[in-house]
Order: sequence, then C-alpha cells, then structure tokens
Amino acid sequence: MTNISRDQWRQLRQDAIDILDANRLDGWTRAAPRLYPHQWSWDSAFIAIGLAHIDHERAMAEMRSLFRGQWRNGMIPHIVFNPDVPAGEYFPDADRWACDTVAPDAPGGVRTSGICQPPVHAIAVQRAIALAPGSERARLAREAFGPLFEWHRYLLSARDPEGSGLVTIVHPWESGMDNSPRWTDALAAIEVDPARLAPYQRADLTHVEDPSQRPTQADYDRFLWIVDRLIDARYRVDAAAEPLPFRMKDVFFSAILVAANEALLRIATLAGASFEQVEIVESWIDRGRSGLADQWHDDLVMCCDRDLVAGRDVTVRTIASFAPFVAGNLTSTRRDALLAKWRSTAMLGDPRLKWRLPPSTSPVEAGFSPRAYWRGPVWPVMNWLFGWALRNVGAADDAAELAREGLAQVLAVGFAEYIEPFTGEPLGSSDQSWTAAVVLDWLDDVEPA
Ligand code: 9WN
Repeated sequence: MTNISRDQWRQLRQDAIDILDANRLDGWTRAAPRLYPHQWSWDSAFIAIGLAHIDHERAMAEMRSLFRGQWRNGMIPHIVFNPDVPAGEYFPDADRWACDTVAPDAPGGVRTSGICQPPVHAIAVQRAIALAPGSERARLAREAFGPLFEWHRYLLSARDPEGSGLVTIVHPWESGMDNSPRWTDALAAIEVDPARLAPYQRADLTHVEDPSQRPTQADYDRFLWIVDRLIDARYRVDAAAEPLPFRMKDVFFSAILVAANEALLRIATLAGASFEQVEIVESWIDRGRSGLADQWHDDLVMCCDRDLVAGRDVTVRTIASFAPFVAGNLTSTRRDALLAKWRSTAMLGDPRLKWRLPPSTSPVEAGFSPRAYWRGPVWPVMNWLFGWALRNVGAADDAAELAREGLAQVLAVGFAEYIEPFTGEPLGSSDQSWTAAVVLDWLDDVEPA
C-alpha cells in the first residue's frame, strides 16, 4: 500500500517519462544530462526496465544500442561514448581509454571504455520481453540471446579463470559502486608513480556543488593509474604480462550475474536455444551460487568480497554484503539471518534514517559518510534492485516497504542520483535516468489511494 494520490501517481509517471525523453538521444538514453552524457552499461539496463513500461521496442532499442559496443571477446563495455559530446565534458574520455588504438578486442565503428559493469542486461531484456505482445516474444528473445550469452561467457571465463563462480573486477568502476569503502584498503595499497601518470583534468567536479561528495584526488589518480596498467595489458585482463594492481572477487557483481543467468535461462527457452547452451547457463548458475556460499561469513552474517592482491576477504559492511538476496535460492536459515541484519540498526533499523531505505554503506561502519559517493547515501536504483531481489526471495513485506518508501522519497526530493540518508538532501546529479526508470517500474505495481 502507498499513500500516493491519483494526481501524484500521474504526475510522477509523467515526470519520469519527461526525464527519459529529455535524456534520450538516437536510440539510447544518457545516464544524466550533464554529469554523465554517454551511454553507461548498467544504467542502460535499468533504463530499459523502466522503458519497458512505456514501449517495449524502445527498451529493446536501448539494449541493442549498447550491444553495438560489445567487444569481440564478449565484454559489454561500461561506457559507449557519445561522439557528439564536446572534449572536456566527461573524463576519462574515449581518447584517454585508447581502446580503439590498443585493444585487439575493441569493436569497430563505436568508441568505448575498456572495462565493464554489473550484468543487469538479461534481467532488463526479460522484463521487456514479458511486457511485449505474445507474438513478438520469441523474436526479441532470439535477437538478444546471442549477445547476452557471449557476455556471460566472457565473465565466467576471462573474469573467472579459476572457475570459482565469482567475477574478478579489475577496477573499482567495474563494481558500479566506484567509491565504496569496500575498495579503500585495496586502493590504498596501490602506489602511483606521479612521474608516470599523465596530467589530467577532472570533469566531474565542475558538475557537483560540493567536491567532498566525489572521490578524492588521490583515489582519482589511482583510478587512472589502473586504467594505464590496463592499457599496458591491451585490456587482455586474463593475459596481462604484469599482474594488474586491483583484482577483486566482487560478490555483488557475481550475485547479479547469477540473477541474470536465471533470466537468460528463460530467454533461452523462448529463443529456442540448444540443449547444450541451456546446460551451460544452468552450470553457470550453480557455480555462481556456490562461489557466493564460499564467501559467506556466518559470524558476520554477510557475504564478503575477496581481495586477490592482498589475499584476504573484505569485511566492510555495505549494501553489497546483502548480495545473496540478489542471487536468490537461499537456505531459510541464511535468508532469515540476512533479513534480521537488513532490518537491524546496521541498515534499515537506524532510527536516524529519514526514510526506511538502505544506505549504500552501513551507518555502523567506520567508513560511513552520509554525503560521500557510495559511502552512505541512499541510491534509488539500489532501493529498486533490492526490492526486486527481496520479492524474489519471498520477503514480500520488505520488498513492498522499499517500493513505498522509495516512491515517497522521490516524491519529496525529485529524481536525484543519490540522497543523504538522514536529512533527505538530494545529491549528485539531478534528472538521473535510472532513477526515473525505477519509478516507472514501481508505479506499475502501485494502486493510487
Ligand atoms: C564512472 C553513471 C555511472 C554509474 C556508476 C556510478 C558513476 C561513473 C563516474 O556514474 O560512475 O563509471 O564518473 O563516477 O558510480 O554506478 O553507472 O550513472
């Protein structure tokens, strides 16, 4: 149940559509009007989930447009660059990534970054297919199955040569949670040689009012240092001559891959995929779940990333610690323990919260910072993702709470990128596309009062 009136419902829906229309370009949608003028991989997938409620063809076009940037090795890059963005608007730009000059696997015809982001895409395609007329579903499934299968195969081979079921990310940007305290120790251990780092001009600080919300300069240097090491390796992460400086088994990324493989399995059936392909996807799901189970810490009641460089688990409590909800199929003991943690003062039970919505980092964590990027603020897109996941694990009331509180938050503060959890102040970019998209999905489930 929500407390949204019919007028508010209509207005919110129209505002969300207007934002997606204003950010729309030729077949795809900018992540945000100023701060993020290109096509971002996981943003696009969430955007397609919202678009599916307006026009399933437009949702599929969004994915198709992203697939244009797919690498020859199957990787879907984290950014497909918009060639019309003037130099200096976003950094690092396509020239700085240099994929088209150094990477043998980079695609022709479009310029992209050389890393990836969490694979929400199959989930989005499945949603678009489900909302399409029955007569079109098989065609859409056939179109998307190939790129998605190759994408997941890339993640389970190049990014998991050990066969652990867990994806290795090689840059914090790959996690989608760039500045999370999950990465603090691993980043601190990276020594940047200033003489070898080319001078650069950040663009992000010109778009936000308060630079303390964004990553520090020292961390930005490390972000670019890692990019340079990837360039040295010609972006062949599995065949780099020198060990890459940041190598992390990311449980949140890996859990999304499990959920995406579940979606891919349904797409496979509709697409008429071969028996072998179906068996492969099933084996990926099993491998993913068992990898996540290996990273579960009973004493901490959380799933921990593993830092492959330092050879230790990362015990920082963040929203990513709840990755098993996203992967699903939990034992009831583990599900109940995780739900109790979710409702505790380490997350939603903190009495200071303005809305009962999960901060990106637990308020009991030393690295918690309520205004800093991924270190505390609430992200509407995460509220959606965890609501979706909680519903899938049968926690319907907790899922409904996220939709209700999430909508109340957007009604109060608008379509912000992220929000201070205690004061409710909107932060980062405004008119963020994925915030608009998740609102459309929530509204579809909501009966106005
Ligand atoms: C770097 C676009 C992206 C999101 C990420 C978010 C932020 C970029 C940045 O914005 O990352 O990829 O410049 O900080 O952390 O999750 O996809 O919205």
